[in-house]
Formats: sequence, C-alpha cells, structure tokens
Amino acid sequence: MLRYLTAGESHGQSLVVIVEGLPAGLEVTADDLAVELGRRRLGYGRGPRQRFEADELTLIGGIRHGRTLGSPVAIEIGNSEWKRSDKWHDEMSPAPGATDFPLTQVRPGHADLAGMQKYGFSDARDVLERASARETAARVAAGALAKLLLRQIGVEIISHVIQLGSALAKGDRPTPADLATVDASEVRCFDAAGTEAMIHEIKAAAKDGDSLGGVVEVLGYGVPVGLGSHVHWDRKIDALLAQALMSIQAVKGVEIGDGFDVAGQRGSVAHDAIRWDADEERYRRDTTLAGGVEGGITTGELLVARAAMKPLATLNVPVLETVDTATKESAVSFKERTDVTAVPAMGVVAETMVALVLAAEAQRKYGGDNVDEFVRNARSFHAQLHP
Ligand code: EPS
Repeated sequence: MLRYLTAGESHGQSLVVIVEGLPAGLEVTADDLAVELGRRRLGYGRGPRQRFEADELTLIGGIRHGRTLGSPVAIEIGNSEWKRSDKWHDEMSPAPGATDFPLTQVRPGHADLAGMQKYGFSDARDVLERASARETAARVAAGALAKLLLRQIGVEIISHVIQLGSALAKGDRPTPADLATVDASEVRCFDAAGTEAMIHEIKAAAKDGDSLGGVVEVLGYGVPVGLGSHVHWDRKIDALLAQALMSIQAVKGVEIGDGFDVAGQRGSVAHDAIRWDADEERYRRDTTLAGGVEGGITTGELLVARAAMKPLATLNVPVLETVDTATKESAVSFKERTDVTAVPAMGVVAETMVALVLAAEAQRKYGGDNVDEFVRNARSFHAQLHP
C-alpha cells in the first residue's frame, strides 16, 4: 500500500517526506516535483516568506536515473530561511538549551493552547512549528508522485477556488486543459470576474490587518469505476477523501458532490440518474450530485470534492482576546508573520491529498510491482467490467 510520512518544523532546517509503496519504473524528475511545489507557493494574499522561500529540493533515495526503484522515495525540502538567519538556528536548535523568547500569549483559533496543554509545554513555539501549514510542502512533494502514477491510468486532478471570503466564482468547471488558466489567476479562480472580486476582498482584509478563508473544489477527471468499497467503513473512498482533506491545516468543512445542498432537497431530485451510453459502451450519469462516489465506491464519473478553509487564525492586527499562559492575565495574542489568505495554495494541497488517496486505492485494486504491471492490471479489469 502507498503510504507516506512527513517530518520537520516550519522554521527548522528542512522538511522530509518518505513515500513507500510506489511501483518501480515510474518516471520522475526533480522538475516534476519542483513544478508542484512552485504552484503551492502561488496566490495573492500570501505573506513575505513566500517571496524568499525557495523549497530547496533534494531527492535522497528511491529514484535512480529518473525512475522509481520500488524502494521508499525520500525527499528533503530545505528551508531557505534557515541558512539566511541565525535567529532560527538558535530558536530551533536540536542541542540542549532553552529559548529566551517563549511565546505565551496564545493565539485563538490555533493549536497553540490545546497543544501546550496536551504536551505539557510552556512555549507555544513547541506546538506551532509543527502545526504550521509549511508542512504541506512535504505533502505536495508526495502528492506529485501520486499524480504521476495516476496519470499512467489516465487520471488527472485539478482544483480551483470557488469562494474567497464572500466573493464567489460564477464560471464553469475547469478541465485539465484549463489548468494553466486557473494557475494564471492570482487566486486560482477559473472565472475572471470572480478573480477580480476575490483580489478586491483580499486587499480590503489586508488593509484592516485581517484574514480570509474560502472554498476550493477538487476535480478528478478519468477516475475509474471501482476505487474504494462499500464493505467496511474505513474502506469507503468518500470517507478517505474527507479525512485527507480535513487534515489540511485550517480546513473545517469537506463536501463530496453537492453534499450539503442535496440535504435540503427531495430524493426525487437529489440523485444522479443512470443511463446506458451505447456509443461509449458504458453507464453514464449526466449530473454530479454524488460527486462521482456511490456507496463509498467511485462510479467512473467526475470526482468532485470541496474543502472549506477557515480564515487564518494569525492576524496582522491581533484583536481577539486571549490569555497569557505565564500570568493567566488577559492579553492580545503574540504576533507572527502571516498570510492574509492561503486558500489558493490550499487548493494545490487539496489536489495532492485527493491524488494520494486515489493512488493508494488504485494500487490496492490493481497492484503491481512495476508501472507496466499496474497499468496492465488496470486495463484488464476495465476490459472485463460487469455487468
Ligand atoms: C504559516 C505562516 C507563514 C507562511 C507559512 C505557513 O510562515 P512564517 O510564519 O514563517 O512567515 O508563510 O507557509 C509556508 C512557509 C509555506 O511554505 O507554505 C503558518 O503559520 O502556518
């Protein structure tokens, strides 16, 4: 089974990710990974760190002469700030010692306080360094590998921002051919009027030192029928997707298809009708209400998942009341450098989380020690689809 593990703190030396279970023979270059990491740094409303953070990528193991070996793939992503600043060498040093600057005015909406209580820390940095969304860079590197594997069986995953603050996208859904257009929008919105409205909202929030959340839609094109299973709760693919998307920092809501909308409708209009397409020789559904998943199994239709991100909890003008854990007196939270919004970047992370779930399930279904075997098994299953 495909699995992965990330390690590393936001202002530490580097992030690392190990991806285990990829078949041998998958063509991978450092550029494939760098492109995805670069996409994750995009987005109007990101803070100053994104301008100098270079995601220095080193392939440590599992890839030889541009192909996976079937062994664990290990990737290191260096933090460029570590090299530039002595501050972080001292603050994040693994050597015995203590900080002169403990953070105790905990930020509402962050992991700071609950994490300090759970682990018995007196410095919020012991929590926030790992809770930070910097960790998603490591996930995106793993997800880039999953995307390359899925491409072998014709699956393409893209995302677009459909809401940022109160500004909504009104356009059509992008297809894989539209990815460059989506990425060219500063907020990764497929619709020009939506892009403009979103940028306007970000500028207004930035002026007030405030932050914004939003909603991203992830689309899986070419997802085959039969990934996931109805037989047990932890094999349902919608449940796996929900867990994967909800695990992204600051995501508080996940929807598959029109999940929340159909809850208020009658059953007669809340489901995707099925027809036989004689030309394509396959069953089709012309609507996407179920988001391409029925009974925890992919149907072969467009996969649709949405993730809602809360406004970032760090504010440039901290206004929410909190408590200083050292004195128990009321305080304003400590100030960290922050973004106004990270919704456009979250879309790229959401793509990679969906890719990792689909790639793991595709491998579970088709198996194969090398890519040719994986593809051959997938083709043979689809050539004999019943009924
Ligand atoms: C983050 C805060 C900001 C973001 C960071 C995530 O970093 P800093 O506190 O160092 O300015 O830039 O995101 C990244 C570094 C990244 O690569 O995505 C946070 O607190 O989650």
